[in-house]
Amino acid sequence: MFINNSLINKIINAKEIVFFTGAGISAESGIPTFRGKDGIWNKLKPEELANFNAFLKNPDMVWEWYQYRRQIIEEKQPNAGHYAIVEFENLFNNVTVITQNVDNLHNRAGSKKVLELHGNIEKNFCIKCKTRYDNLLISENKTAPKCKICGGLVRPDVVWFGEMLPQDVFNNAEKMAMRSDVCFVIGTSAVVYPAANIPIIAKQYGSLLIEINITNTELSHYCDYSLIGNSGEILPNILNEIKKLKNI
Ligand code: BV8
Ligand code: ZN
Repeated sequence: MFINNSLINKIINAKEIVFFTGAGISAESGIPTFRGKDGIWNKLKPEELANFNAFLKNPDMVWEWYQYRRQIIEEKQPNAGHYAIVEFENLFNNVTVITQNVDNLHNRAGSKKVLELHGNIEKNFCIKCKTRYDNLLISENKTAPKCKICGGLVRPDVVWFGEMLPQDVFNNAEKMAMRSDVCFVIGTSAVVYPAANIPIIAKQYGSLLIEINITNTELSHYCDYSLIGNSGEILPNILNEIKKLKNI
């Protein structure tokens, strides 16, 4: 895909860059998205799985679903899109990744400043005494584990529907969005709130909104640029154009 020089120059002149990402950035790693044609919500209902009442009603079923997703993620690797963002972090001083993803791939790729709005599937805690059980061995528990301290149920440390996002993380994300000069919106259908407010806030505070997606979304009309294609191709492409213009 051809990226015009005026866009590249705008990115080069940015002082603060935000990468707002969704499940689409991990699609090329082989991790299914939620609402795409092969999305996991097509087969399962989020209400039945990604919410606290479902967990209380049937902790083993919900736990097993997360173990299944952890299994998939464990076998996958970050892709060229994740690594391009890490290279941006080396080229620019202030880069923040604000992700809706719980798959930990930005951290595994080496990104240094990742704000996880919806938590992290590799982390867990006891719903009663809040003891943490991060990185439980996948094979260790087929059924929802019980807390060793108080016997309470251990749950994945992800934000379920109807639950508040971690306040400090979300406030920080809002702050970085407001301060950004360029905000990439990558691989998200932009339908889940309040996370989907982040690019809107960025735009309202004067940021240049650059969407990268394989299709148009509800946000496309609001973006300054809407680049259609795989993020694992477009991001390295943009990076190469920047390096050319900066003679790196
Ligand atoms: C809250 C974590 C209130 C767990 C997730 C009605 C009833 C109940 C609630 C609501 C309602 N209406 C609105 C709400 C609020 C609700 C919401 O927004 N629902 C939506 C669906 C209508 N939000 C909430 O419930 C939030 N909490 O509101 O609390 C509150 C307030 C005060 C006090 C108490 C409570 C919590 C939302 C978080 C839910 N957790 N997941 C888990 O993962 O198991 S949601 C889930 O959606 C994921 O986190 C995901 O990150 C998120 C967003 O999805 P996307 O990342 O955008 O993925 P999607 O598949 O949709 O799109 C992928 C995109 O990639 C596509 O556009 C595709 O074209 C593109 N793509 C594909 N391949 C590529 C690509 N792009 C580039 N390259 C490629 N190769
Ligand atoms: Zn406990």
